[in-house]
Amino acid sequence: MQLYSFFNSSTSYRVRIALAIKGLSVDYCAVNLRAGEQRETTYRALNPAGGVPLLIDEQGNGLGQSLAIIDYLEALHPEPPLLPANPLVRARVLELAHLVACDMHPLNNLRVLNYLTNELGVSEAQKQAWYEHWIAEGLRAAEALLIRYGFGDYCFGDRPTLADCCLVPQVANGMRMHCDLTSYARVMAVYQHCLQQPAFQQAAPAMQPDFTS
Ligand SMILES: N[C@@H](CCC(=O)N[C@@H](CS)C(=O)NCC(=O)O)C(=O)O
Repeated sequence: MQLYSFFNSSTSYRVRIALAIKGLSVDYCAVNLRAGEQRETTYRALNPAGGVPLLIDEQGNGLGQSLAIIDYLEALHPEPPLLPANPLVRARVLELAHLVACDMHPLNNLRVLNYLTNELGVSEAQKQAWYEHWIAEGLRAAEALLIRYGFGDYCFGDRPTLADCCLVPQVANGMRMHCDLTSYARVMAVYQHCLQQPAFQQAAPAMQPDFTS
């Protein structure tokens, strides 16, 4: 399999964590988002959405969208599971994953930030305020959900799930963008626990072949 990825893309990071938890290896194909490679015609021929990650499976099928990729990996390689068997806990995992993937990440995606700057002419300070606002909105909700329904060392239990695959990269983005995360004690406890695990360490931006500081 091949994974088209960028080292500090949080959506790629989600898939890298899932791959590492399942013990799957891929050929890493770097797409430099800073250089705009995701918008090039050759890349759009592979992924019409023009983003990373993109998985090419062993049969040559290309698949975009991090949650679809993780779902595909889960179907092909069910052990260890990233979705719990208990229907309500599974729904809680999906609730948190979708909070990150649907409500948080799209608002602070690179193309949105570029549009704010290049088309709408917002200042760097306004763009930073936008970024921090949507991180705070999302993590406030994540913190409340984890306090109410979370248990164990991970988001939901003593094994990592899709929720952890999504939460950890989103927290990493917030830290990289200097957001104040001090109000989210349960979120940060889960984040710190995950960072101690080999699968999360292997998937980290700094461990990727295209990493640059
Ligand atoms: N919903 C998609 C989002 C994919 C996406 O847009 N990824 C970002 C990187 S985190 C990207 O490639 N951005 C490029 C851009 O906005 O130009 C997913 O979950 O895979």
